[in-house]
Parts: sequence; C-alpha cells; structure tokens
Amino acid sequence: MERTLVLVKPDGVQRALVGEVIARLERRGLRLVAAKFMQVGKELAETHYAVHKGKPFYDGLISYIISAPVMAMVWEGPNAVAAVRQTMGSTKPTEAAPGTLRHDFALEVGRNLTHASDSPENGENEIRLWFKKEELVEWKREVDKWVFEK
Ligand code: IDP
Ligand code: MG
Repeated sequence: MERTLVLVKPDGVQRALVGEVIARLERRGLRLVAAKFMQVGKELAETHYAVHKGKPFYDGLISYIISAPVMAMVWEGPNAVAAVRQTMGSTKPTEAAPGTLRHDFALEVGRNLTHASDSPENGENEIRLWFKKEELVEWKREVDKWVFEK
C-alpha cells in the first residue's frame, strides 16, 4: 500500500486545524499509519527541505517550519501520494481548487498549512527521515473492504 508523509505545519497547529486535516484524510478513506506532535529542529528542517536550498524563500521556509510544533503523520492507501496532494490543493492557496484544505483555510504560499510528499519515492524517504520503523503501525480496519477494492 502506498504511503505518504503529511505535516500539519506550525500555522495549522496554531490555528487549531489539526483535527480538520485529520478528519478530511480519514473521511477520504486513507488509513493512518503513524502520528507524532513535535517541535522540529533546524537540522531536520534543513534535511527535509534540502531540495529548496538556495531558493529565495528557503530561509523563511526553515524559520516557518521550526517556529512552533507540527503534527507529523504517515497515511496510506491506493495512490496515497496523489490523493493527499489533491486533498491539500495547490501550493499557492489562491490557485488551490475550492474544497481543498489550502483553498478553504489559507491565503499565502508561506502559510499554506500542510506538507505532503510529492512522489511515492520521496514519500518513502521522508517517512524514513521523520519516523523510526517501530513507530509505523501495521493494522487493518473492518471498513477496508468497502474503501479499498483489493
Ligand atoms: P508543496 O508544499 O506544495 O510540495 P513546494 O514547492 O515543495 O510545495 O514548496 C515547499 C514549501 O515551501 C511550500 O509548501 C511553501 O510553504 C513554501 N514555498 C514554496 N514556494 C514559496 C514561495 O514562493 N514563497 C514562500 N514560500 C514558498
Ligand atoms: Mg514539496
């Protein structure tokens, strides 16, 4: 089953939107694998966002992500990466489709509430970076057969 890393970033935590993000992913049918509420250190932030190093928004992005706690989670399901990014909406909230989290709860790209892995491969790498193997919970739900075709 495909897995993806999801972060409710500091603005989402401060604005009490952690429950909203979880509720939408749960209702979509995705299965929660791991979750931890944590303060992000500079080293983890820089490793996580290494691909953006050198971009004009990089310093602001690092200080944003370490400015307050985040809710880090792993979710799984068929096409979990694409499904979660669709539920989040486009990076720029003013370009996000109505009904997405970023459309419904954000205005600025530098305060866009959530992170989600952008490919299955990056998902695996990000999950390895943020979680220990023993923090990932393998489980089944009674409802799985009504959500997952196989
Ligand atoms: P994503 O979060 O939708 O995958 P990325 O392009 O990977 O978007 O950028 C990572 C994060 O960096 C964004 O979610 C946003 O918080 C921040 N960011 C991206 N572009 C800008 C920008 O132009 N100004 C400020 N922050 C930005
Ligand atoms: Mg990204």
